[in-house]
Amino acid sequence: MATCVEEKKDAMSKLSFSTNGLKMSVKSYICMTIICFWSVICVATESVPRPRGVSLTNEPLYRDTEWFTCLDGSRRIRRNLVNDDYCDCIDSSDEPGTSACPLGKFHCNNRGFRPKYIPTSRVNDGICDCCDASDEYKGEGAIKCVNNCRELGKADLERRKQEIILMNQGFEVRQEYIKQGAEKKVEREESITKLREEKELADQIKEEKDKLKQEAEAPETEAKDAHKKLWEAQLELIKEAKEKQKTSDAFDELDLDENGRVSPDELLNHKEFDADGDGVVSEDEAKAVLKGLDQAQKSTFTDIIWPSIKGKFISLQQDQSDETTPPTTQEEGDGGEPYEGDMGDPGDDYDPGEDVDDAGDEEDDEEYDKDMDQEAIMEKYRRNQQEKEKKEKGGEDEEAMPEYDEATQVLIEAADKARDDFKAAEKRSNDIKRSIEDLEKLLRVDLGPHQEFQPLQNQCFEFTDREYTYKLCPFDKTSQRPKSGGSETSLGTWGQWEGPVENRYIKMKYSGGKNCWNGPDRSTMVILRCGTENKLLAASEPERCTYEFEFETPALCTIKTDPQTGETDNHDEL
Ligand code: MAN
Repeated sequence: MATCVEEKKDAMSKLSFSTNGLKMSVKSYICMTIICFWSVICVATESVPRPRGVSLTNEPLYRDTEWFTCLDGSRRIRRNLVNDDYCDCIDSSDEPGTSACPLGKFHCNNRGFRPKYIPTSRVNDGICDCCDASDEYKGEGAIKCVNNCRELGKADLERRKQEIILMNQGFEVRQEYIKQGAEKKVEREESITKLREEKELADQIKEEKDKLKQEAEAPETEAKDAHKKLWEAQLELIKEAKEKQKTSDAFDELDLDENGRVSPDELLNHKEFDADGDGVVSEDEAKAVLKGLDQAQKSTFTDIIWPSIKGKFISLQQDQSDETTPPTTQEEGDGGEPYEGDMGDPGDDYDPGEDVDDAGDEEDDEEYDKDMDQEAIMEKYRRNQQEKEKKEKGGEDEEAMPEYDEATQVLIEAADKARDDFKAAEKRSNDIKRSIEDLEKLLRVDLGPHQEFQPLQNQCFEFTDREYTYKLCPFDKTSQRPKSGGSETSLGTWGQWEGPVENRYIKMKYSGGKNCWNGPDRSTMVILRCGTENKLLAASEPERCTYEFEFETPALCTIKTDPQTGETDNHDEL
């Protein structure tokens, strides 16, 4: 063995010497042939044949003629115990070609196709697993397996070629996407620059318009304030006059005998003066109202009495008129009697508490001209109703501020225009600001190292299964809509790329979708792969409310392969 190696070494040194000038001499060719021959002899004489079920890679581990060490190193056994149909190693490595061990792996060489491992339990089980038929023993009664690796290899090669063609097509589209993406990026950046300039100008205009607005508003405010002040002064006067009228009306109402003085006995019908609440207004209570005076003249009543009773005083006329029903005409009325509500001259027998329907029964009524009386009552009733309505509407018309004078109107119109101009300028500035922000947001999205995913932005793709139509709008959102109708459910909004560090762009994550009842917010993982077109291929829900989409796109076709040589190129044309 040592001689053999030495000779080999010698020959090798000669070979390297003779091939120095790149061209191999005849001598060195002969040398090489000899070395190869020697090598074959050396190997043939030093080791046993590769055991059944062992791969070429693992062959050296079974080369020793005397001993075999289990591959997990746990035990050393005699070499002849390998493939003896008895399991010696815990890791099953001593029986790669029989089904004796539970965890053994049989290597199908599958020459012409793809080598593979199968569990040793499938060895000689009557089913052909390896395309080279090596897993089934030959011999009488054994199943006849046909070696079809060549055919499979050919078909596989054809399929691979087709795949390469498609991937190459995708690669070309990707180059186009890269171009588009780069152009779009530049376009967006340029738009932002332009918009920033426009915004500067818009802001200047806005500032000017703001100044003009303030200039127009100052005289407007001044004129409006003056108008308001004037009106408030007038209102004050109206209020005073009304108050005066009210005092005077109250005095007139209380002065039953119209002698120009109010005396305690004239207050007895006013229940609001029943201080002790016993149901009657006593002389003393009435006197107390008049501050101990026997009678009060109008001026005394106005200055001294009224301020202390005006909060309590209830006009009997008002009180009754509020409760009256519309007067009926003579024909319609009960028994043809005219309506005689509170507004008729009460005369000596006037009883404010008396029911209005009964008023017509009074004898004295015969003295009135019935037609005239009816007219007066109707008029008074109408006025009372109008007043009531006004009050209900929240204020009397006379208290509404009058329109502005012409000069003020002109100022208001000018200020309105200045305000409109400012608003328009402000809107323009805000619109530009929003456009800039939108573009900046788009630019912040990671569209791939070469912007190759850009063409997917602003597009949506759908996939329909038995129950739902799923939608993917890359870099925006994912959703789900029942086929039977109903609204769209958000399955998440764009989050980030989530592939492994070395391959980030193969997974997209969309999160924060509609909350799942008693569960998480819905989210979607999109798994991408190279394809000739953008297509949502599948959608599933591996866990409740957690969705998985499969999407193919040329943007991920990063490798160009020469169909003849198989040489690959993954250089993007930038
Ligand atoms: C809807 C759909 C389903 C989801 C359930 C959870 O029916 O969004 O995908 O599993 O809600 O309740």
